[in-house]
Order: sequence, then C-alpha cells, then structure tokens
Amino acid sequence: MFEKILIANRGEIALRIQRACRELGIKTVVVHSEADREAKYVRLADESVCIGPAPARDSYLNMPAIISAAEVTDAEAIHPGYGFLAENADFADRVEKSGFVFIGPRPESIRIMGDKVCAKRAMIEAGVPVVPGSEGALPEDPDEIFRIAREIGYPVIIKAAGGGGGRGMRVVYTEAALQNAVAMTRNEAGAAFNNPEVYMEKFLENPRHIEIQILADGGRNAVWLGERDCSMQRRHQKVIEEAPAPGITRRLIERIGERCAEACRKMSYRGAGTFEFLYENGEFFFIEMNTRIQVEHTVTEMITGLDLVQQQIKIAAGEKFLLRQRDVVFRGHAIECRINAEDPFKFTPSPGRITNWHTPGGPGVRMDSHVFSGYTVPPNYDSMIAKLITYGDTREQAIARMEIALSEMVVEGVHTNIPLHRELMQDAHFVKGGTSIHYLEHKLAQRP
Ligand code: MV4
Repeated sequence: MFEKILIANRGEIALRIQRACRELGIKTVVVHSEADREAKYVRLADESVCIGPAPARDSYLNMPAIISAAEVTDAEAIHPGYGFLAENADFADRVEKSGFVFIGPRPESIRIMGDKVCAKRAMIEAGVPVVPGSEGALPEDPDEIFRIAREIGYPVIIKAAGGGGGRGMRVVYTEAALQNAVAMTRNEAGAAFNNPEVYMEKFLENPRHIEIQILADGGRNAVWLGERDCSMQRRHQKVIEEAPAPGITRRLIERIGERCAEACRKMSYRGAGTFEFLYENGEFFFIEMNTRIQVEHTVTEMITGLDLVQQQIKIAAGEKFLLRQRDVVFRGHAIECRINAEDPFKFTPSPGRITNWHTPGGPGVRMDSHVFSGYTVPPNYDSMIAKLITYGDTREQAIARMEIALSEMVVEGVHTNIPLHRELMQDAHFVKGGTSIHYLEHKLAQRP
C-alpha cells in the first residue's frame, strides 16, 4: 500500500479522499490555492503545499505545480478527485511519466472516453446499447448528412465529439434547420474543444438519466455496483441523485450492469467508472462514460456498504481486487441533495462568510462537507458546499429522513438551495419517483 498520497483537489472531495487515506493508514498531502489556505481539510492534512493563486487555471489546473508538489513531499500517488484534472489524459500521462501513480484509469482509457465518438464505438463493440445515430463522426458532404438524419428520423441531436456533460450540442427538428446546425456545432466545437468533429443521434425527448457504477482492476475482474438516478437536474447540474432508480426492474438493471462490467473487461479498464445512459420506454441507451469518481458516488456507497474511494486507492496500489459480483449486495435506498451556496430563485452564486453552520444527524444521515461556522465560500470555484445523504430501508424512509435532516440544517451568511430541496421532498412527482431530465426545469418555469 502507498505511504503517502497527494490530493489534487479541494472542497468536500479533498476531505473525502483524506478520510479514505486515513482509514487505510496513508499519509496525505493536499495542494491548495491561495483562496483555500484557511480550509479545514488543509489543516487536517499531514502536509500542504500552496500551488498558486485563486483562479483554478493558476492552481488546481496547474500540472507542473502539482507534480512538483508531489516531488517535494515524496508522495507516491496522486488522487485527482472530480472536476479539474480528473479526466485530463495528458495529466494522467504526465503523472505516470514523472514516476507517480495516477489514481484512476490508464491515460489511454481517459483519452478514448473523452472522445465521445470513440467512446460510442467502443461501447458498440462491447455490446452496450447506444442511442441510434451516425456511425462515427459526420462526413462533410451535406447530402450524406441529410441522408443520415432521414434514416435516424427527426428530431436529431448534433453533438461535439470533444464535448460531453451538455457542452456542444444542438437539437434539430426539421431538415431545413439541419445544415446550419451542423455548421454551428462544428464551429463551436473547433473553438471550444480544438476538435470540430460532430456526430448525430436520435433526440430522445423525455428520458431519465440513469448511470451504472463500476469498479475494475485493469484485467479480467470488473463488477457493477448498481445504478443511480440523476434525472433531477438544472442546466446540466445535478441537484438530487438516488439509488436505486425508482420503478426500474432489477432484471433490467442486472442485464445492463453485466454489459457494463463486460465492457470494462474487454477494455481492460482500471479503477472506478460510470456508464451514463438515457432511459426511455424501458430501454437503456449509452451516451457517455465518466472515468472519475463522481460527486454522487455516495449513494452507491450507502446501498452497497462499500467505500469507493478506498477501492480506487487499493486498485491503483495494485492490491489484488478480490470483490466479486456475488459479494455485492444491495440494501435499502439512498438520496443525495447537493447543497449549493446560491440564490434560491435566481441560482446565481452566493459566496461569502458562513456566520452560522449546524448540520443534521441521526440514523441514516450522512453529511459530506468541508464547511464550518466562520468559513468563507470563495467566489472562484463551483458553489457546492455540502452533500447531504440519507439512507433508509425504503425510498419513503430515505425521503422522510431527508426532510427532517433539511429542516435541522442551519446555514447563515450565504444563500443556499435548501428551500428548493425541502420543496422537492414534498413534491408529488418526486415522491412518486421516475421524473425525467426535464422535470425540474419545467417545475421551476411554473414558479410565480
Ligand atoms: C441527449 C439527450 C436526448 N437525446 N442525447 C446532455 C448532457 C450530455 N451528457 C448528453 N445530454 C443529452 N443527450 C440524445 N440522443 C438529452 C440530453 C440532455 C440531458 C441528459 C442527461 C441529463 C440531463 C440532460 C438535460 C438536457 C439534455
């Protein structure tokens, strides 16, 4: 096992990784920006290194500074968390070429999944069902493009190969709008991702977003750890996630889970990963794969009893990965509410000093947060300040516990989306379960 790991991230996930390390007896180094100097997890770490000023591009995205920090502190491995450099194949490459272990997949796996056209091709080869669409990138010839769209059937969606997570896409409802939409998406993709390639898919109008968590050892052992329903989102920012997904049969989940695990074996995938699907009319359609630990990994931990961050570290250390599918048992229901420092109506960030902070507790309540009374939420990073997770034997119990937990929470000094979460816990459609990716935006549009 490693003796010392460098954590190349901030906020709640920096603390989460630190806790996993501590339990495994591993020393931690955190890197931080000037804005995070006073953060609690910086003080709790065994060592800390300031890597630059507040803007992420000068600190948390500064590859040489992070690698130098690992060198001067004698860390053996680097955990990237999520966001920042977590899915940057060049970073993973540089980490390994500098003699450190990257706690994540091989750079080549990250590169393949970063190109959505390559990712889809890999899934088709591995027998994972994908959204019907163009075979690979769209050609230049406009007649060919028209033909492909007619074959798929309108509406279609044009997506950038270098995009993902909702960036660089355009829905097209008519043939008249197609050519221009392709040209615009190509231009934007060239500018934003340095890759003008685009592809086309059937546009699914009212799907749910269901994802499958996997763990794999880079060889023949890969297991799937159930699904998460992440449909409750606004502008591609997830707001609530839960596991299991309400109303989907276990038989269907087992089938898709096994396909994902088999794909990992085929690709010799290493580490934690997530297969994202759109789910509509009882069918799964792959859209993207994430090669990192995700924010919402917590709900999977609650229903499986596994520690996914510890698993990531053990796999990266080359410990024999002994988890077998038959040992993975699912129990109960978990819900995560992302608590953001933001205006509850306009959703604009609300940074500043937290003057009073009280967290909930009790059976089945988990709070992952780096925040405390007196902490100042910096304006430079995303606005998530806590993840509140509740667990229960049933979904009803998890919701009831979430309502109580939210009512116990006190946050003063900054605005938060806690009122929205409390409203959603009472929302008849949420309580029923199975709302689509458009539900929250439609609900918010109807607010007075
Ligand atoms: C789609 C789609 C409908 N049909 N693809 C948005 C994020 C990116 N990961 C893929 N996205 C979508 N792809 C087809 N063929 C609808 C979305 C989409 C979406 C997906 C997941 C969660 C929230 C979303 C919000 C709007 C659109």
